This record gives sequence, structure tokens and C-alpha cells, in this order.
Amino acid sequence: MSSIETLMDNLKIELPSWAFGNAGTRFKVFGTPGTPRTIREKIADAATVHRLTGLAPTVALHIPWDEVADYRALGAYAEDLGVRLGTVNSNTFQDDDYKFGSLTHIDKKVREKAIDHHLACIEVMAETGSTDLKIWLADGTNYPGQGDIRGRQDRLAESLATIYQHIGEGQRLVLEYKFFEPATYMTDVPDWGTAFAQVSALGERAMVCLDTGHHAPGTNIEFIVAQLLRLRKLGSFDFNSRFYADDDLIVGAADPFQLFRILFEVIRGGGLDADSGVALMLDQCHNVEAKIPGQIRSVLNVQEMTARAAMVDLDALTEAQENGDVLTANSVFMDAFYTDVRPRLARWRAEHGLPEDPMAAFARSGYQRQIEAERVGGAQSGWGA
Ligand code: AOS
Ligand code: ZN
Ligand code: ZN
Repeated sequence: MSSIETLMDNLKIELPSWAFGNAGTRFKVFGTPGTPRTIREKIADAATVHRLTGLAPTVALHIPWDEVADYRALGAYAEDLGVRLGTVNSNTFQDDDYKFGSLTHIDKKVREKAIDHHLACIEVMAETGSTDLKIWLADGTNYPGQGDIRGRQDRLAESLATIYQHIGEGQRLVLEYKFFEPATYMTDVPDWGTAFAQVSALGERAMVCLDTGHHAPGTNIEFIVAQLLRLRKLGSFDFNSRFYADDDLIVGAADPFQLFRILFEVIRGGGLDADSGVALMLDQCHNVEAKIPGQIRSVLNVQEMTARAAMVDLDALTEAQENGDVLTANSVFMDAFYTDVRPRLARWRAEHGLPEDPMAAFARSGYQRQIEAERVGGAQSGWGA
């Protein structure tokens, strides 16, 4: 493993545009002063996170939430602020036509509409220079017998194949899985195995997205990480944390040790190597906490756990594993987890012209006061709509 500082130099975390909008639950969306009204304002907030942390050079878009007339101009605007546009996320879950599914729908016309939406997203990618099309589907059924499970898989495969034909050189289709919600009996892409089977049938440029909030409680997520990396099909992460459902809380907030274990497997599997192609993205909403500091905290949490994971003494670990020395192996692992890397990361930031404490620097910057004065009537993230 390379030195921690080199790892930090190369660590890039993509921010979701929707994290900066108002979000909520089905009970209430709380408005926040200073919330962005446009995608440009969301990008400005994301650029602020990058300026203070040096960790977040790209922003993911969600279409149509972030739809604009001129994507090239949007890309140029982002670059002026020091960031670039990243993954394009499709949306086939907020249209009446998709009540019974989108890419899996029994009606060919609805499937074609959903496919066309993805082709439009690929056109956006050509304008923005984005490499990844990320697909999360709300498709599924609520009652046993409601749909033909097998038929829906077959239609999904067919629809994905049509979309994949339009994925250009240097672009990727990334399929996200989730075992529940909004469908309650079954979802059409419930698990990594289904996502893997579907993308494997497409080709080399189709990959799996692992959202850390999309598994049953108790699932060993780091095992899935190791397996997908082994199979060269781990395209990206949607990082967040959860206590109960798909809570989309700040990554590392609920279970820092789980994040450590995941990042250890990412490093172990070459997922942070320059050519790995594993995109680290956040997929979070900030319902009650401040959004920009929420994103700053999130990228710092990923950075901190990456550094701790990189501190595992691999020689000592391998020796203990080979000797069947269970307790030594475990304590080598835990020693790294318990190491406080914060002073070392503060030094890394100082050496890179960044504030040693980005949270405090944001609080001091006056940025929040300025946006509260300038922005009146902030927009919902798509989730709060
Ligand atoms: C939904 O639960 C998924 O996590 C999605 O990834 C997401 O929140 C967004 O639609 C981005 O695709
Ligand atoms: Zn997600
Ligand atoms: Zn989710």
C-alpha cells in the first residue's frame, strides 16, 4: 500500500447535487435558510466544500432535477469555481407512467419512454464530459403475484441492453441495487448478485454501484466490496450511513467501524489505485443538520477512515493470518482502527494550503451568512418534492 499522504493526494469524493437542496421525510420537509434555488447555486456550495477540504472535485447531477438548457455552459461555470460535473443520475421514479415500473414495465411504450430518458441522460453526459450514467430503479412490486418476477428480469435485461448500446467509449453504465423501497414485496434489482448478473450480460463498461444504505441490517457489506472488486465489477459507491432503513445520513456517522472495514477492502482490492475506476460518491440528504457542513463532515469522515484503513500493518496481519493467530490478526486490524489520524490529516491539509480544520474554516468564512442573505425561497432537493 502506498503511503497515507499519497493516498490522500489521490482521494476524490463526488458530491451529490441533491445533498444541498432541502430534503425531508414523507412527514415533513424542513426549509433551511440559504438553500440553493438552482443547480448553479448547488454547484457553488459543492465548490465551497472542495475549496475547504481538497477532497471533492466533482458534483453529480440528477436529471431532470438538475435540468438546464445548456450543459456546456453549466460545465464551464463549474470549472470556473474549481469543480467538474460528474455522474449523471437518471430518474424514472417521479412520473405517473412509472407506477408499475419503468425499464421493467409490461407496456412497451412505457419501457421505451424510460429508455429514451436514459438516452437523453447519455446526451447530457456528452455535453458535460461525464463518464458515468448511474441507474437506480424504483421498479418492483408490492404484493406476491402482482408481477411476473422472471418476466420483469427479462424486460430489464432487454431495456438495459438497448441503453448500453449508446454508452460510448470512455463511458460506463452503473447499476445500483436496493432490496426495498419504494416497492415493498420485491424490487427488480434487489442485491449485488442481480446487479452483477445484469451488468455482466451487458459488457465491460457496465458496472455495479454499491449504496451502503441498501442492504438488510447485519449484511457484511465489506464482503460484497471484496467480491465485486475481485470480479472487477465495482463501479462506484453511494456512501451514506443508516440506523434502520435507507436513512441517507452522514457517512461514518452511524457506524465508523463499518466504514473502516469497507475502506480496508477497497484499498486491499486496489479500489483506490489510480486506474481502478471505482468512483466514491456520497448519496445523502441533510434533513435537520446544516447541509454544507454536513457535506464537509462527510468527506472528512471518508478521508479519516481511509487513512486509518491504510494504517493496517499488512505484513503483521498476513503473518498472523498465515499462522492461524486469530487474536493477533484481530488486534493488528483494531490497532489501525483505533489510531487517531486527525493530527496527521491536519498536517496534510496545511501542506496543501487547506485549512487544518475545514469545519471551523467554513463557520468563520461568512459563506452561510452570505447565501442566507442572497437566496430567498430555496428549492427542494428532488427527494423533498
Ligand atoms: C435511492 O434510494 C438511491 O439511493 C439513489 O441512488 C438516489 O438516492 C438517487 O436517486 C441517485 O440516483
Ligand atoms: Zn444511492
Ligand atoms: Zn438510497
